[in-house]
Amino acid sequence: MTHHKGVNLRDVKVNDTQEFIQVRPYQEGSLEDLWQVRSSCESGRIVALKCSECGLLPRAVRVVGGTEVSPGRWPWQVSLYHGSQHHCGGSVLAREWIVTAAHCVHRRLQASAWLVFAGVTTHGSMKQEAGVSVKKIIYHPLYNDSSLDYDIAVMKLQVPLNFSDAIRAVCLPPPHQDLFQGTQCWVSGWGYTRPDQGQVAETLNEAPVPLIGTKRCNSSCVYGGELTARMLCAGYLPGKIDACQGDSGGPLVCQDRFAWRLVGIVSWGRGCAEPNHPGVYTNVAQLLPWIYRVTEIY
Ligand code: 4AZ
Repeated sequence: MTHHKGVNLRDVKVNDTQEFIQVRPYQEGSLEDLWQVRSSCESGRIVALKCSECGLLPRAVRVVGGTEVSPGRWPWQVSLYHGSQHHCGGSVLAREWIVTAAHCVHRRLQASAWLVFAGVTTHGSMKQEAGVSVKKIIYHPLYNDSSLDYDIAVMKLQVPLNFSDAIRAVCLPPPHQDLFQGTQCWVSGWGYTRPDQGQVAETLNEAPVPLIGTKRCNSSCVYGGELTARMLCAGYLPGKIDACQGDSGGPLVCQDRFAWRLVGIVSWGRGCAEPNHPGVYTNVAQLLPWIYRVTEIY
């Protein structure tokens, strides 16, 4: 993934012997013919490039109605412990940033009460690890605790995660992407695997869930206008496969030509896996300006 922007020469540190490459725009021919070494930069404008890696699966390898998975399958999935218990899911955005749902952290803003477990899929293995401490928690200022509008929060970690085959960042979606209903996406989490189970799953589960158009999901026989522009639906109108309690805050990811992207965050639903009540997710693409502003990633 590359990001580029224009920078003024006077805003960057350069030494006296610095040379520049000038790239001529709008010309036919190979890249070799387009650039020239220069001893000075007349325009005073420089292109800054940054590469970042996200949304890539390793080369190898309560969700109701899902399947158990092993480490590395969803390397951005984390378990957020509040006290000694799994409370919510989350996703790795960068080495020091986790994104989750605001309703997971609302009224639980004391950072020291939380631990983040990354790169592991069973609670048995988490209990043998120290976990990563949280430095600060920020939730969206427009979060509404009754409608669950703007259900998004980020956690900054005390120490950056070491990326590996089992721990990686997920990509964010592009700002203006048309998501088509029926697009196959995936939800993962340690939530209830039966709606009445009463305890979270020992092992991470995954399930495929297609996106459902908002018009349909907001129709009178489904959510009857309860969805805002910051929400999207995924799952099945006949029920049977869905996110559930304990999955909240975790990822809904969809794959495009380049990478896996965090399209949604598990937020709410009427019950779990019930007919006409699919899972409702925070619409991440609608909240990108806030994410970029608070995390300063990219
Ligand atoms: C919950 O209580 C919850 N079926 C999460 C997801 C869904 C319902 C409830 C979606 O955390």
